[in-house]
Amino acid sequence: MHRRTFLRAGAAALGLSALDASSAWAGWLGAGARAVPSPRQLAWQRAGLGLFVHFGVNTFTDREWGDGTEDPRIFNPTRLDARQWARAARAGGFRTMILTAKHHDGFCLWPSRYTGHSVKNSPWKNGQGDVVREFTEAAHAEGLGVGLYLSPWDRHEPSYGTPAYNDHYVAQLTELLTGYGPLTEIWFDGANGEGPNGKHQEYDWPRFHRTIRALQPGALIFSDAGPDIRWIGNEKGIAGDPDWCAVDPTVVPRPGMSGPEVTRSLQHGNPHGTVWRPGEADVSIRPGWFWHADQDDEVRSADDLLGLYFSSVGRNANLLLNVPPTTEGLFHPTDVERLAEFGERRRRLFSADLASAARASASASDGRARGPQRVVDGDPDSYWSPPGGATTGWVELDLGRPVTFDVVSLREAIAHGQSVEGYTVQGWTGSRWATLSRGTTIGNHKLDRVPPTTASRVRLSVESSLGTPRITGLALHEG
Ligand code: FUL
Repeated sequence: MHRRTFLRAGAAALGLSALDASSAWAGWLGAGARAVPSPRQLAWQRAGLGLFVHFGVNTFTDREWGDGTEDPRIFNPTRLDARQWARAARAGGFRTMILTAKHHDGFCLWPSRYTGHSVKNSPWKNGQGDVVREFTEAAHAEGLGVGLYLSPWDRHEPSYGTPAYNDHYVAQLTELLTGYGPLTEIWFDGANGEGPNGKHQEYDWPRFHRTIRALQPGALIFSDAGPDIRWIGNEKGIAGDPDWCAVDPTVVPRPGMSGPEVTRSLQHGNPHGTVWRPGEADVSIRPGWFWHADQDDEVRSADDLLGLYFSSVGRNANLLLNVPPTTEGLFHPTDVERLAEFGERRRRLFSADLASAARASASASDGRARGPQRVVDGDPDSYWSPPGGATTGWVELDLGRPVTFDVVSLREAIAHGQSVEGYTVQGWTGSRWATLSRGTTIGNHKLDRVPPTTASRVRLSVESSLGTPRITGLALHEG
């Protein structure tokens, strides 16, 4: 349905030329040093889950991509309630919501001063409404972070394809950055087609980024190429394996590059990358990004959503799950139910850590402060490390009794970077060590489904690591 991969190549090219011009973002580490997250990236990675909300004229035209010629009078949600969206997000355990303030059709969900193609010319609330305001207030009221998507590609705006469009875009961005309180993420879509005049736009990315840094220094910037968060390379919610948080800024993506090498870089990152750009996996709960009545019975099941969680969050990426409001301006009851079930499934699965009372030992440790007990103390900042900068070693949990589990959860203390590139998990089943899983990278979070196993001891062996491994979490779950 999406021409995104093709279109992204062009946008990506523009994205990177901007980054090249911005050394502040392109390489804030000294030569030879390993990439580490900024505090805001770290907080974002620990949050893990975001909810995407695609809403706009497409909701009313039953389309995925509007062409900018829509009559604003078609936008008329009958019962819009952003609190309902935010409550559903919270019930699902989401930490942030991101709204399409403007999609490719150029229709603005807030009364922008810079275009007539907006809610102000719709019958909704007699043109006095502001969806972005209702959305941000609802999210804040439910304790959620707020992100906004402002499509660079605008199929309505006449100045598109000329330098004047960059002024227009910055003016709209500024309205969003200054009018709605603190924002946590700005989402730049990679799709870049033609404007109403048949022209392509040269986006002024450094200026867009500077505007965000100046007006919302706490907000993270997502785009294909970063500078804070990279796209994971597909819209299926599947991160690569391995998945490194670091990337090589000369490869992800380079001007003019597209195809398998770019996709590989986005999916897997780069173990020797010099900049930290963790991946975000965006995917919709339905076949489309926008609501279509004929997809009401194609909403992903809780099982399916849990699978997405394992293939994204469980592979060191964040998950951005889209849930589109209907023409009423509400999440459909089926979607609400699935979000709640998804939250409940995760709570059931992860609330009990069957290893939390274990006694830990290790091949060797880098002093008491880096002792093996750190992997079960629940503190994401404490960790076990082998001594003397060693790159291999093992840590073992004595569970005190046979315990049955089928999920192993591993975490590295990524504040110091990401190191592990090969590991094995084994369980002592009473007579032998059975290999339960083998993996490549761990990073912020790695979740391995293993065959249902009853074991009294569990061992994580780090077999290969770029630097000394720092393991902060080894947990066991059943579900
Ligand atoms: C794509 C867009 O073209 C889709 O409509 C959607 O917004 C998705 C998240 O990104 O590039």
